[in-house]
Amino acid sequence: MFMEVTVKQFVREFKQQFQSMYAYSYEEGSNEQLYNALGLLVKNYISSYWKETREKYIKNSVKQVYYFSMEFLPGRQLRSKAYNLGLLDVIKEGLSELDLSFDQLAEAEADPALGNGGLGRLASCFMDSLASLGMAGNGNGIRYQYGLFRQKFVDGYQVELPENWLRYRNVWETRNDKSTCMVRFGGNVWLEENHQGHLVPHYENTLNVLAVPYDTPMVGYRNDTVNNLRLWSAEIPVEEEANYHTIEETEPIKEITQVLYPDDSNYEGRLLRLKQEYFMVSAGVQSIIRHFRKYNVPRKNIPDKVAIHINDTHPALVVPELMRILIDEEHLSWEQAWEITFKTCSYTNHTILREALEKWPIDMMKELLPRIYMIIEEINNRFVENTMPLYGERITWQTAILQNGVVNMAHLAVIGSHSVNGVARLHTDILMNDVLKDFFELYPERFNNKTNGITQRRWVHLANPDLTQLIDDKIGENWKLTPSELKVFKGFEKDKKTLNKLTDVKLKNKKRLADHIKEVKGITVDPNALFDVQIKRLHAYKRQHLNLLHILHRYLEIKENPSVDYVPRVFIFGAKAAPSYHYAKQIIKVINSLADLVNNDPDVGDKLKIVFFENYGVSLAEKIIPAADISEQISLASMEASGTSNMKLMANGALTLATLDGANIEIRDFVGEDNLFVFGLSSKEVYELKANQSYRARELYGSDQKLRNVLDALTNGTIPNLQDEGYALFDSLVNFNDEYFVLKDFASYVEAQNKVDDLYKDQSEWARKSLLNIASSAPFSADYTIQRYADDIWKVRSCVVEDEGVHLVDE
Ligand code: BZD
Repeated sequence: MFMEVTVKQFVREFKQQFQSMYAYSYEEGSNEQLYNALGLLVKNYISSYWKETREKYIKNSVKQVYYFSMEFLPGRQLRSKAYNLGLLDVIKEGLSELDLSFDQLAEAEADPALGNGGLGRLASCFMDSLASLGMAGNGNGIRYQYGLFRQKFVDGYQVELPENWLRYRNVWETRNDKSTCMVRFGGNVWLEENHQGHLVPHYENTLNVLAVPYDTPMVGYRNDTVNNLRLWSAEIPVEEEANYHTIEETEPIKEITQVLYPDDSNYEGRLLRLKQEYFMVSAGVQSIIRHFRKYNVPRKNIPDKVAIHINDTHPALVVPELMRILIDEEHLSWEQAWEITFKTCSYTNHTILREALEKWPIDMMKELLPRIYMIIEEINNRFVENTMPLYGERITWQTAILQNGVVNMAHLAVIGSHSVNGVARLHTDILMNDVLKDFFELYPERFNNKTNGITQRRWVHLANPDLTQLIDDKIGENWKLTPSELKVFKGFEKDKKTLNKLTDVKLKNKKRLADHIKEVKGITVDPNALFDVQIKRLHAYKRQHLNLLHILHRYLEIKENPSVDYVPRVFIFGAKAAPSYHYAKQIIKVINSLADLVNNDPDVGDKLKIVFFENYGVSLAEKIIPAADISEQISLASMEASGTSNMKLMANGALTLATLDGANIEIRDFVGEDNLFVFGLSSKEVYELKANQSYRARELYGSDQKLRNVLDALTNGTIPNLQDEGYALFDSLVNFNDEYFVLKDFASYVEAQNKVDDLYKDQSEWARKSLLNIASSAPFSADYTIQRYADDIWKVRSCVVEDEGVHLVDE
């Protein structure tokens, strides 16, 4: 099963590879060079499977999924590709024979930050699962030249630096000049009847952009499957090069794929973003249809052969673009084209934040994409015509695509898709009962839930090898192919030896992280302290400031009573703020300043340490997660669609401290109420409080002495080196009535944190609960999530023969 390469063969081929690239011996190579040589060699090993997988799909004419996403966050790929190939051990051994360290070379790989956070990482977990399940799944996205900014702290403030991830080449990609497409923007479009009586569009003065695909292999876990991730790059068409006289004139083209938009929560409506969206969508849909032309597939069969998935509304222009191609180029009737489009497309919503919903000004859309706008207008007209007589004015206008001068992208996505899903049960309920409730009345059959998942391969097997070994030793290796077997590990909850080993594994991981903290932050932390982790984008709804208030509370208590019985803790943060999100940046500054105070106060000692890592991303997550004791999932109930760090932390044995939000609820259901810490308002209570407008943050400030002390400490000089950031927090929490109910949840959060302390004092009981968390984490395998997408939405099946690859028996 998969790659047979001996250590001897590998050593020989690696030396050859290095020499052919650099014309000197590997002994003189830098880590970057050695990594490049190794990466290319691994890619070479992959190539025949890549080719054969593609040929197999074509020969058997299998249905293919195209996952359209503006973001993918694959993380470093050398280790995971080698692992999935079954070559990791051979490579490690071969390199050590050459006196080289695999770990060192692997660190030389750039981590492609082509996404903002959860949504992009989910897309990459899905790519891994699709391949590992042997399903024909393709990714379609953008090859940003600059990824999400590199975050630095200067005097505690976030500073953004460009992330030039392509500087030292990217060994995994293949530029595919044979499959380029032309994408047209702007100009004038009009329709004329041709000889056969078809209305065909004529274009003049368009801006033509060449879309060049870069393909990356997505390797399945030991099942011979290698799928494709296709990322598009914008270039000047060769035949038009002579029309561009200066570098400045080429800018409008080059800028399209130059940089990822760094905002994950605020829709800004910039023209360039719309260009990016259409560029990716048009290139992707064109290349799908070209495939059909090549293999003469009858167009009406498209929905049997292709599923196009729309990852949030960003690629929702798939709907009019597919219509355009079917009507203008394939000459189908509107009705035929609509039937195909609607059956082909499906859509996932990832947020209920109103400010994040995309609404493009009609004028902008008309000017940039005149033909696409005509089609959207027609979709809207027909929708209104059909809906009005059945449902009346109110619902029709509430659900229309064109409203008050804007194109509502969520409405376009829902109307143009046969399936609409949320990413956790609560989130899907909120979509059906609130955010998209009028649509739920029109199309109840389209709505379904698909709770997110993560790939255990990256987040457990590779990130936490010692835990993986312990599980293997106890229950055998089957759980790696059949995640549900992890539950067998529950049988060891009372086994002292296993619990001690689990504690040892965690301590080892914590020591490793403590060394890393020392190295990058210069802070000494005690590995025996409780490691409390909150890692995610910085947003007021995620409430890093609730975490902050609790730390400040502990600090004040310690100052008042130095012998207070707190379990020593290290509070660990990783979070980027959107560059334009002022309040989020102020929270970062306050946490950093508090860290300076607390970490250097001799009264505090090891009782409290704060570590705010810079530049949180996939690679850092892989270091932090295996070392976490507590997983902070403290968003205001109803706001976090699902969360996925909650799943990764649980799978690595952290205990969750959570509000009943997103997938936290399902985590509680699987692990049991006794094995995590729940606090705060429920989503129902949040809805009620908002509806009756009875919340008065100032009253809480007035009545709760502890809370008042903490809030006052934001502004009374306790925290050094602040400008107005403490006041800004105080203002938003007290004077502007605390939009995310931080003060309301404060008391129950503190209480839950005290329970955390109490439990931690009983190490074996802690280990038992940790084990139960690990053993209950299998349902959050992305393999299961993808199987449900495949069964319910995409209608695709595995192409691998029985006995190979991942098995999904009962969850
Ligand atoms: O998607 C996140 C949600 O906030 C999480 O709750 C959820 O777990 C994940 C995966 O479903 N949303 C995002 O990550 N959103 C973005 O990154 C984003 C990016 C660009 C524009 C808008 C949002």
